[in-house]
Amino acid sequence: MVETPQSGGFYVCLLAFSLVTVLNSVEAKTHFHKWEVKYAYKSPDCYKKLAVTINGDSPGPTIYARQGDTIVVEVNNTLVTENVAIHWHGIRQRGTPWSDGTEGVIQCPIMPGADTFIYRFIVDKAGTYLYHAHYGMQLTAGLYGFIIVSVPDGVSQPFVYNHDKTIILKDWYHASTYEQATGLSSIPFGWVGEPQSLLINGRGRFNCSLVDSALCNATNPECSPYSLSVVAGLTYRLRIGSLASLSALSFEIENHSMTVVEADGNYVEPFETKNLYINSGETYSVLVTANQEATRNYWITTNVVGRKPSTPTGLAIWNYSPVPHDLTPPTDPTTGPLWNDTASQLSQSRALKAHHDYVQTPPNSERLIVLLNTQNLIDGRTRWSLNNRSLTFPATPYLIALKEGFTDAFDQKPPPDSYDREHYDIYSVADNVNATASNAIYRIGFNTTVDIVLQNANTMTKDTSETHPWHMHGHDFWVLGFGDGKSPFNPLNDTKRLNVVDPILKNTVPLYPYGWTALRFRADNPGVWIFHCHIEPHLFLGMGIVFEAGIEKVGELPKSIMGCGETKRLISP
Ligand SMILES: *[C@@H]1O[C@H](CO)[C@@H](O)[C@H](O)[C@H]1NC(C)=O
Ligand SMILES: *[C@@H]1O[C@H](CO)[C@@H](O)[C@H](O)[C@H]1NC(C)=O
Ligand SMILES: *[C@@H]1O[C@H](CO)[C@@H](O)[C@H](O)[C@H]1NC(C)=O
Ligand SMILES: *[C@@H]1O[C@H](CO)[C@@H](O)[C@H](O)[C@H]1NC(C)=O
Ligand SMILES: *[C@@H]1O[C@H](CO)[C@@H](O)[C@H](O)[C@H]1NC(C)=O
Ligand SMILES: *[C@@H]1O[C@H](CO)[C@@H](O)[C@H](O)[C@H]1NC(C)=O
Ligand SMILES: *[C@@H]1O[C@H](CO)[C@@H](O)[C@H](O)[C@H]1NC(C)=O
Ligand SMILES: *[C@@H]1O[C@H](CO)[C@@H](O)[C@H](O)[C@H]1NC(C)=O
Ligand SMILES: *[C@@H]1O[C@H](CO)[C@@H](O)[C@H](O)[C@H]1NC(C)=O
Ligand SMILES: [Cu+2]
Repeated sequence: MVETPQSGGFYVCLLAFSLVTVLNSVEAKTHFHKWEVKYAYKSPDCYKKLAVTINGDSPGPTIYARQGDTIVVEVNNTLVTENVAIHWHGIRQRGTPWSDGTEGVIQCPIMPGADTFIYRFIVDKAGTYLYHAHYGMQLTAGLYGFIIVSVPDGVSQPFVYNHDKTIILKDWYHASTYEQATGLSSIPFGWVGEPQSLLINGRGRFNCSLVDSALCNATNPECSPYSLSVVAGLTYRLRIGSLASLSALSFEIENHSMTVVEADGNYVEPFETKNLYINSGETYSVLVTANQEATRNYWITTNVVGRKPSTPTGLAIWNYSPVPHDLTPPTDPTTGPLWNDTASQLSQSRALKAHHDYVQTPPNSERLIVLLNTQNLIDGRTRWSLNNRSLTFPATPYLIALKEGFTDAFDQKPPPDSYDREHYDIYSVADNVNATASNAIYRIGFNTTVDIVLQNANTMTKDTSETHPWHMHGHDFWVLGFGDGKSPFNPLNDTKRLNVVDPILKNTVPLYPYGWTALRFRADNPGVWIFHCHIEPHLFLGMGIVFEAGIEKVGELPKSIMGCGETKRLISP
């Protein structure tokens, strides 16, 4: 277990509370959920659109559980025309790699026409997590939600609050994901563009005067702003998660400062901020005390950062009861920080440190993988590549191919651990003509400690480098440091400057324009895992790697993950 301090704390508490524990006989529970994934017309920003929903809802229901509990979700795909797979974001799936929900990596998709698949996994660590579709561009279509895992009875958290609330952020497009996916795969390239709206808890507001369409109805109650009612003097834990398709966001509450205490399910050495920067795939808990003049309401706002915004501010209301919950605040909503103030985003990333009671990092690593992030043309199509390899999924999911020894299922030659640093200028327009589409994967010795350095570069557009939030499946990683974009990562001098004292554990971390991000993880979870940019169109265009560790330790695979590619012969009679 990587969280020795936490489990240490757990055992200390178990001893201290052993009597109570015996008396209460606290036992792990199993939570059953039956989900029908189906199309439904939704108007989250007043504009009516076909969305992919869970039981008719987008965002879907929040899953609540206690550490150690088992979650069982029976997914019934009634979409009629498309496959589904659902990923449990931040849940490490120790012992159940086949429940990770990544189509192409660990499972065959759940087929349309009421094909049913059962995900079963243990939530082994308290914290704030997410779930979302991991097939095609279905996250963009609206299949997303929260998983909230509370601490075991008798275990305390390193902060106190009165109430616990959830806030999920999303950018929202009016074009269908099919149009978007088609544009992304076409010559000439059709980029998805900036989103039309930003949603807070599934609600936003598009200006209906801009479209001459009966589809947009400004008085539809579905798009009235979310209102969070508070009582003056109390402290609220807001669990904030982003499952934006594209946008990096800033989040703030007018006149109320926030204290960051948790990130991606790990405790943070608390720090205060006016606005929280949050990337797709990240979660944070912040404490907010309702300590302002309580006779009015205040704006809760979210804005695009990192890309030149053309999306209006997303709005919600911080409501002091008994002020009416929908009473518009008397002020103009904030427009957020300057979108291109990368220094301020970087400084917040660097401020995130492990809480002092939960510090533990392997002092050394055994392998370094440097991944150059580039935008390329491959056969005339725009793609994203890592060390010249743009990820494509094989017809047979890797987990099954590796476990069953189907060596012809994908390219067996591993991709390179680095790029040609001597000759690649990260500040020049990418003209990397030798990038190729590839389904090759990294093989990592079981329990090896690995450092990964993500190196950003210029895109195919002059003076442009984008922010990419990188997310790892199956593991948390320690965030060892960030480059400021002034020079590429240099193993000779930059390795010495990494933080191995109190780095934060996370599962998603941003890579800033022209910068580098260094992280460390222990490959101690047997299975096959994807590590990818959480911008959905970027992953769609190949921005990810897949790695295997300890495949020989993976138990017998359930037949229910099979049925596609070469796996057909494993299940046919
Ligand atoms: C899946 O949903 C369809 C449509 O509601 C229903 O007919 C079918 O019985 C469901 N399947 C399961 C296994 O619940
Ligand atoms: C909505 O768009 C119309 C037409 O461009 C404009 O006049 C109006 O100010 C906009 N309203 C808001 C709230 O932005
Ligand atoms: C807009 O929505 C409101 C509230 O649901 C409804 O009363 C009204 O008829 C709708 N307008 C149009 C043009 O559909
Ligand atoms: C509250 O925020 C507004 C901006 O939204 C600012 O103008 C004002 O000075 C703030 N008031 C206090 C008391 O901080
Ligand atoms: C940020 O963008 C604005 C335009 O949106 C521009 O005027 C400004 O110079 C930019 N600042 C930096 C630091 O690039
Ligand atoms: C990627 O391709 C470029 C030229 O297109 C070459 O200079 C570089 O060495 C290649 N890198 C790798 C890791 O293959
Ligand atoms: C691309 O690869 C080919 C074959 O290996 C090589 O001859 C050529 O020089 C490479 N181009 C660049 C720009 O590196
Ligand atoms: C992995 O390595 C660490 C550090 O050497 C060790 O403490 C741990 O027991 C190992 N775990 C497994 C499952 O081998
Ligand atoms: C590290 O070395 C490289 C190449 O020698 C140099 O360009 C860079 O400025 C150095 N960085 C630091 C922080 O010394
Ligand atoms: Cu990206």
